[in-house]
Amino acid sequence: MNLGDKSVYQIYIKSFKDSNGDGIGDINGITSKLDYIKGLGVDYIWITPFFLSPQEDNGYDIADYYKVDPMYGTMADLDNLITSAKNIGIELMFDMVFNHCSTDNVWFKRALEGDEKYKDYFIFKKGKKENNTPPTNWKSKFGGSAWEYVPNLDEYYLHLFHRTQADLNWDNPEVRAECANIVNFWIKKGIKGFRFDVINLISKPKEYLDDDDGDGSRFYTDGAKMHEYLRELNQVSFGKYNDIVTVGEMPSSDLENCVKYSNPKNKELSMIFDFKHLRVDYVPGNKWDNQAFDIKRLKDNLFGWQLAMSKAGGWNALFWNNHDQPRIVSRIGNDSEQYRVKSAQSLATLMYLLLGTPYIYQGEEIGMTNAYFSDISHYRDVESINVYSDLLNEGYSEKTTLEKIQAHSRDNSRTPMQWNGEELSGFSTTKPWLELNNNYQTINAEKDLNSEDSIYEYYHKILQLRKDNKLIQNGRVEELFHNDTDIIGYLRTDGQQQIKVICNLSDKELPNEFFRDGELLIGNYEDSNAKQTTIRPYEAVVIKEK
Ligand code: TEU
Ligand code: CA
Repeated sequence: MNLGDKSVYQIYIKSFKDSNGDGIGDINGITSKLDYIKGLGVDYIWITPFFLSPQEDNGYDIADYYKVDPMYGTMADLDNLITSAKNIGIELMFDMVFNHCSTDNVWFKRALEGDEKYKDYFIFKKGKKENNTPPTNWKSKFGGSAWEYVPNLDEYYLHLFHRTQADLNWDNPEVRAECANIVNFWIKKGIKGFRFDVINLISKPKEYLDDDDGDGSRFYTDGAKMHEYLRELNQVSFGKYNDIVTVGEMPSSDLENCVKYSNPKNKELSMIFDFKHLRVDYVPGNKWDNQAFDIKRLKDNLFGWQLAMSKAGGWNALFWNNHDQPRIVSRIGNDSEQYRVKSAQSLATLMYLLLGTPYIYQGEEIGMTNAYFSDISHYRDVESINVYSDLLNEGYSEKTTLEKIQAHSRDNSRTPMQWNGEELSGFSTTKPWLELNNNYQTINAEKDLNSEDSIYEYYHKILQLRKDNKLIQNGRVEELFHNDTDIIGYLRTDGQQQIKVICNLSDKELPNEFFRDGELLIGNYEDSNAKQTTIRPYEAVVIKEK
């Protein structure tokens, strides 16, 4: 399958569209917006988990992988969505959270009762002999220890995330079979895409040792059996078909593994999410330690990865945003009234004409921004709430702590989709589960679609350009002007023809030393052209050179 001309629209279901007035997005809400999504020109819709869940981590804590959580609708609603999407040429991509499941899952409940079969679905360990403290000093990604003590078993269980998200034991063939059954169940329901959540954490070490240099992640990231387990899952489920797209979320992975995960010869996954290009506005290793955006680091990370992956036959998801990331236009663009639209368009040009498959996150197509909530009480994300108290305990002032949360909270991307300027922005008819961004009257889909300079329309043109252009789908990437600190430029080339992409990521008007002649394929200023003498603030120009 040619992944170079496909694109995906990611929906965070809880915040997309509420159809039944309970303040929570739902399946029928998505169905009601299929035409809006289709208008972008995407091929898939990735929907974040809507399975039965106690919602400790907004659905990434799954109690039953086969059931639709009633808060999102019914299986009939889902069948209707699947059919309605297929009828307009869109396939669905479901989110498979297989590194862990909810402690409400019947598997874990049976384990707590001491059922040995189900205890082996998880990672239970005795505490340290000397004082029954946790088996290792590993840290949960949501704060605190990665182990939770169960008194009646006198054992701890591992949870790399929240304590209600118990890690599954992938060394147990029964767990692997359970996961394959889940994928096959949804394939039979007509699902043609799967996103695998933190899938490179599933292969745990034989021995559980303290990490004297870190939080333990080096012991379980890209573990020894990763490729074996992914190949097995491929062979017994989606790999039996030639029309199913898969993507693995691979936090803190490396090039060698990501090539293996995504090179079609390896028969593992179709592509991967890597995050290095987003480590450009915080101190590496600590996302809460803000620092000014570093364009040089962006160029090194983005093109270093692009070139190495394409050379080795790997395949990237291309993305700026998702439900865990702050909004890019606030992060490295410019969310001021003057430049928000142009910087959103320039960033889209930079990312979505690279080699890979574009993933567009709800709201980025209309330039939605970070929320900047004025108090921690407005935030809902378990990670942000835990980190807020951790940072205060570390001695940061309330003001500094809130600034850190405002900059990097996952809730920045989870505020309800802004559909129009009416009360509650057309998302719901009642107070939403998470407050709207208070700029919804100026930033919303209706306003953008009716504007002369629509970001949505610009995204549509970019995706159309990919569909029309083999060079963009599969041409080589060659970076240009590496040392320039305002302009990011690259070629897409096959050695004969070339397309030049020039993006100004600054608010400066610069002399045009970047292109001369050629056919303008797209530009984000009304009068962008191949002969212009300057590059304007946040201007993007794409030229097919003669
Ligand atoms: O995300 C894992 C992940 O890499 C980020 O959540 C990151 O670990 C976190 O923000 C700490 O910096 C996936 C899902 O996308 C996320 O929504 C879930 O919370 C998480 O896994 C656990 O399932
Ligand atoms: Ca609802």
